[in-house]
Amino acid sequence: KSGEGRAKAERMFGLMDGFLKNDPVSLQKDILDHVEYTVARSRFNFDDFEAYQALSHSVRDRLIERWHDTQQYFKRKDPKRLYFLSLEFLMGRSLSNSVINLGIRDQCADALNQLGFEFEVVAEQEGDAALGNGGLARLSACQMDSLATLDFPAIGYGLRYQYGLFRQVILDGFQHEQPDYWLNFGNPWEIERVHVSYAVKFYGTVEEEFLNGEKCKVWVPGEMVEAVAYDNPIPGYGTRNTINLRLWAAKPSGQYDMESYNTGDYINEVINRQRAETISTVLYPDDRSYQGKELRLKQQYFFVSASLQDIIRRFKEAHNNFDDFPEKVALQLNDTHPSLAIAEVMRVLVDEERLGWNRAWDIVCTIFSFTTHTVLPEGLEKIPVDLLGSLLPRHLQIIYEINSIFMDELKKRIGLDYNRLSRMSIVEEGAIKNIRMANLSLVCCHTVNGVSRVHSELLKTRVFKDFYELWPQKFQYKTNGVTQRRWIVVSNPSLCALISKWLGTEAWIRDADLLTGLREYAADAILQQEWKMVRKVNKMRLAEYIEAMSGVKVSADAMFDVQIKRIHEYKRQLLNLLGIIHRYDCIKNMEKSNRRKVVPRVCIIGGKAAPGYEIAKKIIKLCHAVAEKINNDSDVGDLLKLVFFPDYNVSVAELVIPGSDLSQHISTAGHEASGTGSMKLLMNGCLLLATADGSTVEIIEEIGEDNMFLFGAKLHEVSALRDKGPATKVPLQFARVVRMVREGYFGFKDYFKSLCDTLEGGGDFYLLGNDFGSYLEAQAAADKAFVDEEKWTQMSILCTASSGRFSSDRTIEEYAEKTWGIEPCKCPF
Ligand code: GPV
Repeated sequence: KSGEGRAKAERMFGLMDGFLKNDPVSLQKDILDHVEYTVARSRFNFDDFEAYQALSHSVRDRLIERWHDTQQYFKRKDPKRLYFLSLEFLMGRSLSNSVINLGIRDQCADALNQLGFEFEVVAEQEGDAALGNGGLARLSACQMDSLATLDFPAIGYGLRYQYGLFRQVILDGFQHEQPDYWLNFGNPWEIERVHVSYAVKFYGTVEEEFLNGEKCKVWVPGEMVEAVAYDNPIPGYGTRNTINLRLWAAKPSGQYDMESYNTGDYINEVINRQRAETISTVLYPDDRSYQGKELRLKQQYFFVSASLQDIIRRFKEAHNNFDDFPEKVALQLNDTHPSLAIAEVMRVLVDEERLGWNRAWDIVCTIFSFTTHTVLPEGLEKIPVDLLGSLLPRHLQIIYEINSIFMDELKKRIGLDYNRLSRMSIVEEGAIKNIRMANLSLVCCHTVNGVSRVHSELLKTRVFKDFYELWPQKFQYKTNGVTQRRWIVVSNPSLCALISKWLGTEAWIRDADLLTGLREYAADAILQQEWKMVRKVNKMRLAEYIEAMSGVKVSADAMFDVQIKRIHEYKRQLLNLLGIIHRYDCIKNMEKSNRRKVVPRVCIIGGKAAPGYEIAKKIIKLCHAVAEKINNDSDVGDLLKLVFFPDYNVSVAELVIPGSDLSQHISTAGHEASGTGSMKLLMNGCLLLATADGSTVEIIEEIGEDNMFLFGAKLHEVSALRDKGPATKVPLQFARVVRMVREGYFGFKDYFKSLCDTLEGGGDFYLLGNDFGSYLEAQAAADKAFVDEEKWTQMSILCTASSGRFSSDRTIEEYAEKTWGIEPCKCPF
């Protein structure tokens, strides 16, 4: 036996020896093999896209090796694992990120070069994986990168939508949505696991049965759908660890219902089954929760059920007692979208594993944590009881049972305060009864995290006040972060090189706190010179793109002022537009001789509006109407340009962010839970013009108020300002620019009427009028600062130097220690 073992080990060793090599010659051979055998093109004749396919498959092979080693190692060590459940992951492109994390970027570029291809051009052939809406989804992607890099034993679970976030097409200045059938061109970054699949049940009834003399509930489903796993390897940087993002696709169930096949209507039966696939067909395009849609609920349960079957199977391979479950499993709910997992674990433990309610409940209460990403009470998910009861009858019973036990305990704690009891109840009574998913999560999770300090304060004092008073120890916060790998190393290679040169090390790529080392050189003339050069080249690249995309010629000497994020009233793109109209108006009314003093600006706005969000769509149209006027006014020339970036996505962000001078994060105080775009821009040396909202408050602590342009009502002033009603502090200029829109200066008078109505006549919920004056002052301060190039560059360097705290590595370390209780598990080799 031992001889056999040795032989096996030797074979293994031989295999290890045979690991794919990363020198340019070996890579080139692999690329050509993939051209021939995977892409099925001649190695003498292939184009950029085929080169992309072949290179991607070569990189994929290398990812798979590391992925296998990591999974094997985790299996052997059996550490406590984090399971990250999220309905959205906004991964963007994978090629550049993968080769950088694998440390083979230059070798790949060399290999391609000799074949007559350029790496950048080849990398641009890739489409975005846009399986998410906005900040929440991109945060998941950044956190996966950090989990891998920091060697945490984690698995991400989500849905493999066939259609990602819609493509935004602009026709006549109006947004139109087109489906994003992103899998059309193949996806080398996923591995289909035909053998990893689970049946997911829906509908049906709950029956009572006696098993071994005990009464128990049995769910008899009315529909079965198969969940098939697609694995997406996520490589860490500077480590062999490569973790898994497992996305589920819906397929017709293999379990055939003999009876219906005997009806003789074979064709219709097949067509009906095929409909099962619709569950994972399309991502819901609203970046707040979407309420009362059956398909959405199906998506939620589908991915939750498949993931938990997978997690429990893995646990049972190594353990036979569920008392060990909390030592091996941490389940993180990304917002309440996956919170049905709570009821599902109860169902499995009670009905299938037969642990008894109390034992199951103790386990559930120690494994779940959740993070909420909103401040708005109306953003909290509710599921109509009727809908839940028909789709998941047993889960509804379980949720009622959890609630009834909770309500009994609560009465003992707080007495018969019926108002408070009804606010805290998981079941919302009313004409339509609803299940409040946040309340369910608060009752069952050991921890609830906010995404910035202010956000957490708002949760404690407003949104979840009742729960905070009951369980203060459950409340934590983890200020969001972004990964410097993608947002500096991948997207801004020249800045990356410059930083490493001045710090004398690349260690900041794994330890962003080291960026503070740049502070001591911020006033150094040579660094400033080099810094300006890098930024200028990035701006020129962006200017080229702008011209190609919109036909608008812009000068790289102008200040590039950007606002890139989903379009929302609370994010106040409208405030930005009114500011631009004001600037235009000023230039027009200025003495010609004074125009020399105007700081030229290129204003860039990018973002998608949810398809059903009328006001947001009007804001997009207004942006185009204003741009049309300004950009064609020869009177204004280079002094002011406005461009709307269509179809804003991760790849566009990678281009825009390195080339921005100033960025706007101007939500009404108390509305942005965190904000993460600001962090990416900060890292790239872009100055911020912002309100004291979300994570900006913490950014100010790092960079200081002097190194940014702060304005607007403070959080504690907002509700009083609202109560006071309109026109308390509204400046004349505000009334003037709104009137210009209202009276048709930019055309489309009737269409913009309702937009103007949100600002005047008792409206203006988001306080644009109130903040307009200080907004213009902040803009003027930015103009003034921009003229002093030395000062501006110094501030820019200080922004990057102060951005270390906003690395998602820091966020993840905090979660690991304070919320999940997991430790690194570093794969050797
Ligand atoms: I709730 N967020 C999002 O992108 N989609 C949502 O459905 C919800 C929240 C965002 C918040 O708006 C940002 O403030 C935050 O930075 C981001 O989630 C990540 O936490």
